[in-house]
Amino acid sequence: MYPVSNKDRSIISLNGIWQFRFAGDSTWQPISVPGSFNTQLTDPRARYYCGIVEYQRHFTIPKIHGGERRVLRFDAVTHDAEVFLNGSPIGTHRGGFLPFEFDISALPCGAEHTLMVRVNNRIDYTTLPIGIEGGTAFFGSDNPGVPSVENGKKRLHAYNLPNFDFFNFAGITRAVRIYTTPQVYIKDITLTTDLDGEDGIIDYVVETSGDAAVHIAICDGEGELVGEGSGKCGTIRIAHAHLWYPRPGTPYLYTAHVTSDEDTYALPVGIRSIEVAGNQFLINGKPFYFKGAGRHEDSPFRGRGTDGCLNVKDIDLLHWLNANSLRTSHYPYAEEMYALCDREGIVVIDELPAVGLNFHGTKNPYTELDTASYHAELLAQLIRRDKNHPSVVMWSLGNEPDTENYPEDAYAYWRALYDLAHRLDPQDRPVTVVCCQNNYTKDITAPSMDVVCINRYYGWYNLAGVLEVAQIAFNEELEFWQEIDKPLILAEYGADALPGLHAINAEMFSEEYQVAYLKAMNACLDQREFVVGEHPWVFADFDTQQGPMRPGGNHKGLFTRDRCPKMAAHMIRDRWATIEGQAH
Ligand code: BDP
Repeated sequence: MYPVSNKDRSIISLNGIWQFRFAGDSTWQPISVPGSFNTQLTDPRARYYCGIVEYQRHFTIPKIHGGERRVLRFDAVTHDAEVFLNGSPIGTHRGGFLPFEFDISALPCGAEHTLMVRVNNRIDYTTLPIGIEGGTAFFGSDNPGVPSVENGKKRLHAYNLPNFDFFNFAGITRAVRIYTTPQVYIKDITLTTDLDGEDGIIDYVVETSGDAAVHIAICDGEGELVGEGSGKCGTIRIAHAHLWYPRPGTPYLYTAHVTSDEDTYALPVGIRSIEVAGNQFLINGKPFYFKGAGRHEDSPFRGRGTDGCLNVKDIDLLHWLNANSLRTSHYPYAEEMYALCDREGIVVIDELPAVGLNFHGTKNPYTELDTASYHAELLAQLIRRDKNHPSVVMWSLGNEPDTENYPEDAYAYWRALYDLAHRLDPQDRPVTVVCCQNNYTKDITAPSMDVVCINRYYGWYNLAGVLEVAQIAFNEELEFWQEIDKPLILAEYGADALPGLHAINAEMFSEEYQVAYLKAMNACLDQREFVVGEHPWVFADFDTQQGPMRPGGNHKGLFTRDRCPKMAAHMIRDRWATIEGQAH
C-alpha cells in the first residue's frame, strides 16, 4: 500500500541528494533522487550508458520509531535494483516502473546506516520494455546511438537499443521512503464499488498481518459518516450515493477509514460502475467517450523522475483541453498521478511496460523471446498496486505488439494475460492491448479484447502527406471494425510538428499539417458510433533516442516539451468543447 503518515504510521523521506557513480569509478558525485541520471550529468557516458550505476546515501531512523515495524520502500527504480544496507545485500528487484519494499525492522534506530543501490538500466529480450540485442536497430537504421567501428557493425561498448520510441531514462526515478507501521498492521485493502438504483455498494476486504479486529467507516466529502462495517470483509450500502464521474462531471470521493487494533489507513473511494455493453463503454451506466491523450513521464532535467509540478500542470492542461482521460503510455506511472486523476476526474487506461514485442516479421516475439511469465508477474503487481483507483477504468496489457505475423502465437500470449487480468482484478475492469498499424484482417488478438484499441498513422508513416488518400484508407479500415461491433478507441494518431514551423500549404512537420492531419482523422471518427474515444499521440513532445526521424525528440505533441500549446492544442480544445464525452 502507498506509504502514508497518520496517527499510527509515519514516513521518513530518503529523497534528496544522493551520491552516484558509474560502476567501477572510484569517486562519487551528487545526484538528485527522484530523477533519471541521464539528464543530470555532463559526463558523456550519462546519456547512453548501459549497465550498472551505484547510488548511495546515509540515514538514521529516529529512536522514537524503535518499537515499530520499519519498511524501506522504493516507488520505482529503472530498471533493476540490488539493494545493500551497511554493505550487505538485502534484496533485488526486477522492472523499472513498479514499487518494491524491504522490512528493515532489524536495523537499529538511532544509528547511522549506509544504503547503497546498484541500478542496472540494461534492456534486452527478457526485459519489459524490450531492448534489441545486437543486430538491427530502430526503424531499420543501424544507429544505436553509441560510437561504433567497422562499418557500424562492431560496438565499442555494450549498448542498450530500445525497441520502442522513448528515451531509456534510468536511475532511482521515483520516491524512496522508510515508513513505519505498528507490529500488527493492515497489509492490504481491496474496495470494489457498484450501483444499486440510487444507492452505492462498497465491497471491502481487509488483510491484516496478524489477528486484529477490523472496522471500516465511510465518510462523505464533508467528513460525515455515511456507512460502516466490521470484520475483514463485508458490504456497505451508501444510500443515495454521490457517484464518481469523469470530467466535466464531479469526481466525488468518499473516504474509507480502515482501523485494525493498532493500525489505521484511509483511502479515497469513488463509487462508480464500468461496463462494456455492445459497442459502448459505460461509466455509471452511461456511454463514455474518451477524449485525451497518450503521454510520457518526461521532462528536461528530471527525465522520467517523478515531478509533482509536471503532474499537476499536465492534469490542468488536460482540463484546459476539455479532455477526460489519459493512457499511461507506455508503463505504469508514479502513484501520485493516479491519486490526482482520482481527484480531478481524469479516467486512466493503465498500461504495462510491455512495448517492443514486435520485430515486424523478422522475429517471432512469442517463441524467440521469453517474457510471458515475467509479463504475468508485472500484471499481478500492477493490479495489486492500482486496483482501488476509481480513475483506472481499463488495463492495457501492452503497446503495439506483433499481432499480424504470428497471429495464433500472439492470440495465445495476449489472451492468457487477458484472462489473468480478469481473474486478478477484483473490479473486473475491461482489458485491452493497444495494437499497431498492421494488416488488421490478420489480427485475431485486437478483436478478442473488451475494447479494441488501435494506433494508426495514415497520413504520417503510411500515405505520408496525402490526407485525402489517408482518409480513404482509414475509412476502409473503420468499415472493417464496424463489422466486429466492439467499442473502439483510436489510442494513437499523430503527426510531428516542429513548434514554430509554419506553411501556407499544410506540409509535413508544420503546425498546419498537424492540425490538418488531426482534423482529417477526426472526420472519419465522427461518423462511427462504435468509436468510443480518440487519443491523439501525444500529449507533449518527448525525448527519445537519436535517429533520422527524431529532431530533438518526438514532436507529435499537442504541447511542446515545456508545455506550450501548438496550433493543434487549440484546435483539439475547441473540438472537445463540443463533444460531451459523458452524460452526467
Ligand atoms: C507508435 C508508438 C509510440 C511512438 C509513435 C510515434 O506506440 O510509442 O512514439 O508510434 O512513432 O508506434 O510517434
